[in-house]
Amino acid sequence: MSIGSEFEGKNFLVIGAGVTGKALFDFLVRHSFTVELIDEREVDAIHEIPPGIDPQKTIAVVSPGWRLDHPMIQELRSRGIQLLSEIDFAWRVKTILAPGQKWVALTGTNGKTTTVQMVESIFKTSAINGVACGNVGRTVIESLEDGFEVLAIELSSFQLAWSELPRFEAVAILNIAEDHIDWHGSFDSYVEAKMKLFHLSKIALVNLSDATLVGSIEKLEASSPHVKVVGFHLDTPGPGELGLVEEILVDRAFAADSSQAFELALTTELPSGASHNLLNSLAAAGLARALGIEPGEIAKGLTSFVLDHHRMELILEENGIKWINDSKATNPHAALSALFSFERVIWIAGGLAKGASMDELARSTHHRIEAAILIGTDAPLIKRALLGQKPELKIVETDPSLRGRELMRHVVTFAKSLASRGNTVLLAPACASMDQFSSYAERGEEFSRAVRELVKS
Ligand code: UMA
Repeated sequence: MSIGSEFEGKNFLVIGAGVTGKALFDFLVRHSFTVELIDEREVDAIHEIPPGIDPQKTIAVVSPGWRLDHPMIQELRSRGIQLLSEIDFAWRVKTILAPGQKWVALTGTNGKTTTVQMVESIFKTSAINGVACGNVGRTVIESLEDGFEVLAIELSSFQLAWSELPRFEAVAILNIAEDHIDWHGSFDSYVEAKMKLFHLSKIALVNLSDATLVGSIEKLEASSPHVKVVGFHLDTPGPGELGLVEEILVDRAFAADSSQAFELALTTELPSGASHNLLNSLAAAGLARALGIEPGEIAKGLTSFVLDHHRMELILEENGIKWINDSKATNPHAALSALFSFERVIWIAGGLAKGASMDELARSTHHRIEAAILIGTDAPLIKRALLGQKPELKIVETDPSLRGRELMRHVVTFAKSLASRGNTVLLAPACASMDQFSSYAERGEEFSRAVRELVKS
């Protein structure tokens, strides 16, 4: 089918030539539109907005990493060019190409990718033709033409800040804590971006054990009476909630009769019994229940789910010392969950803090930390926070000019010299990786490689 009727006579500027931009470019070229790819850095793209374009005939589709106040975005606005996010553009295209397709979505500071992958695992076991897409890596635009009945979309705060059009069958908000403050400018505007998701749905699953999130939702509920709020938490669920009864995940929200309860899965059969993953499982189950998937199918999807690498991954246990790769912990909230899982930790942390404070993290975890090995640009920030709580703490600072493999070999050598029986050496950096690695995945891979090469006897 053609999308010509919706976008007849339009030419496109695709802003950003990364994962999103390339998928948009391919899609638009396939649909016979004239497209210019714009990027500040990529050699295959042009570096500025071409002069003389007709604002009436031009739509700019923007990749999520571009700040709303980026000079090029401001120029597009001042020239009167319509701006759309990839998500909003995909929604408009969906209404033509796949009008019957259902969208569900989730956001949160941590656990988004794991949860959306859990939803996809449930799709597989329930024989629903659905896929996980969005911030997880597969773009929404490229998921549109593959005949999926349902898209489960992971949305970052960047994508939400840019978007307003989609209407979801159900959404889940997992948690909220400081992250990406450098991009949003303040914690308040980060929260505001995340909370946009609440209004875009009929049903909103909300983690009631997150006080910041609950506070934000209470403010929104009055202005959005059309949204049915379904709470989830790790206690016995009341009517209209999902929760935990001893070792059973239970749904009391999606039955016709509020006195009914459905058993969703046994915690002992899940791939991870850590509390954040139980909450993620409840959110995934709630989205699946909102789509009408039966509890038995959800149990199969959750129990057969396999956690991705770099998430609390045990690399090695040797001489009573555990070596854990949680490189995905790119903000203090994620590192907090990791540190809370162990008692005597040699903590490897640092990188780019993205404007987040480390004080609360240090305050609530310092008694679990026996030594810290700090890396990257914001190592001094973490050092200050830790020493503020525990002045006698052993801290090793690494050379900030080191990169990649060489850095991780240094880190693991230090950790080996510090660790003794009963310790956990935990890579949970609380920071992004891009100052010393290409991604959190590369950081985790180099850590794991160094552990296997240098620790294993
Ligand atoms: N660029 C500029 N100027 C800018 C910003 C970006 O020129 O000011 C260019 C870059 O040179 C690059 C391109 O734009 O070529 C990158 O665009 P982008 O930053 O929007 O990233 P994409 O490659 O399109 O990937 C994005 C998400 N990245 C970000 O939001 C930063 C990916 O999430 C997502 O998987 C992908 O779209 C598909 O939806 C990654 C991520 O780190 C995993 N997300 C953050 C997170 O999870 O915390 C939000």
